[in-house]
Amino acid sequence: MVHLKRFEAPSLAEALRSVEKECGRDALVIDTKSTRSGYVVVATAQQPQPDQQPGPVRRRIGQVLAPRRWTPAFHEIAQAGTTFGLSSRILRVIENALLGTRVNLNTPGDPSLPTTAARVLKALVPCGELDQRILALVGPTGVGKTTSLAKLAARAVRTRHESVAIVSLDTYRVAAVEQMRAFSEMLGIPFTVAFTPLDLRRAVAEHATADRILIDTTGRGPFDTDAIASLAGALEIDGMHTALCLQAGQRYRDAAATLDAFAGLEPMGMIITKWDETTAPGEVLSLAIERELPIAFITDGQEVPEAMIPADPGVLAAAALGLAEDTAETIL
Ligand SMILES: Nc1nc2c(ncn2[C@@H]2O[C@H](COP(=O)(O)OP(=O)(O)OP(=O)(O)O)[C@@H](O)[C@H]2O)c(=O)[nH]1
Ligand SMILES: [Mg+2]
Repeated sequence: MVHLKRFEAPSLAEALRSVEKECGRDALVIDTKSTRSGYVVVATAQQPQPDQQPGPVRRRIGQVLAPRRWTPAFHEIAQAGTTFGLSSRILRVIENALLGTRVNLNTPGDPSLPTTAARVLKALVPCGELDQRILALVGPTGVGKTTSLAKLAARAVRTRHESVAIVSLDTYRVAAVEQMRAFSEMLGIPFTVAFTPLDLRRAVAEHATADRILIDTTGRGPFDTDAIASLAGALEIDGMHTALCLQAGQRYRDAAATLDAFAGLEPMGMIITKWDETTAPGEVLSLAIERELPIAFITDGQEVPEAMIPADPGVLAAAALGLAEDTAETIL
């Protein structure tokens, strides 16, 4: 017997969290539907235990669980989304949402389908600003935390005319500290290196009148649990917020492991970095959607401060479904 289970929750992320809890990480999602009160997800644990499921039954399971095909008209959109890296769970949600619209899903050619699909996706993409006064950028090694921090600082100083202070907790890389010091001098803003959590506390207190305090941290891989825990301890300061930097080209599973590893730091948003270095940023985008973690910025190059743009759900949705960039404006 295949045990299909139905999970209902106000948001897709919550429903998928319940799926993962009950059916495991490799759960197979059979169907997703948006309802008036939220989402319904039908799922099952992916691999039946060999000792519980004799051969013939397992073969039947294969038949039962063969993924439902995309409706003919949705096929092209689904292909574009898949190439971009969007998860089939998200694509299924979009397709199901379209069933409740006037779009014709049975015969290809309805000109309103792509924009309607993008409108549905747009509503799912969580975006939000990073407007917190004290903000630390955290994440794995080499993803672009220091560069993104410099971009945020330049933006705050030059565009918003704010008083900004930078504190670096990253004493691991001397060259990076010197680079940040030179950059701060160029912007005419104070720069402090914090060697201990107490130094960080002092630096934050010292800049009590600054409009913004930006904190750079040492990169930590998702399995460096002790280091992440001690980073969390160091950042336990009143008013402290964190944002997670994730590389756009990261695979879904690895990005999910990173998110899990940094969950203790309660990131209030994310910066997706190195968008220019991948053709499939949709895996990280799917994760942001499923976990409802707001995306604040996308960075798409090394240039400071130019290569960083505020995340726009319409633009992201259009890109994810292979629509021309200028269609983003019509997906209102
Ligand atoms: N192509 C591209 N390169 C980037 C982007 N952001 C950062 N980089 C480059 O990536 C490299 C690493 O960037 P850092 O900002 O030092 O990364 P980090 O996360 O601070 O690294 P650690 O502190 O060592 O963990 C540098 O060469 C940056 O110029 C981006 O959006 N696109
Ligand atoms: Mg760094």
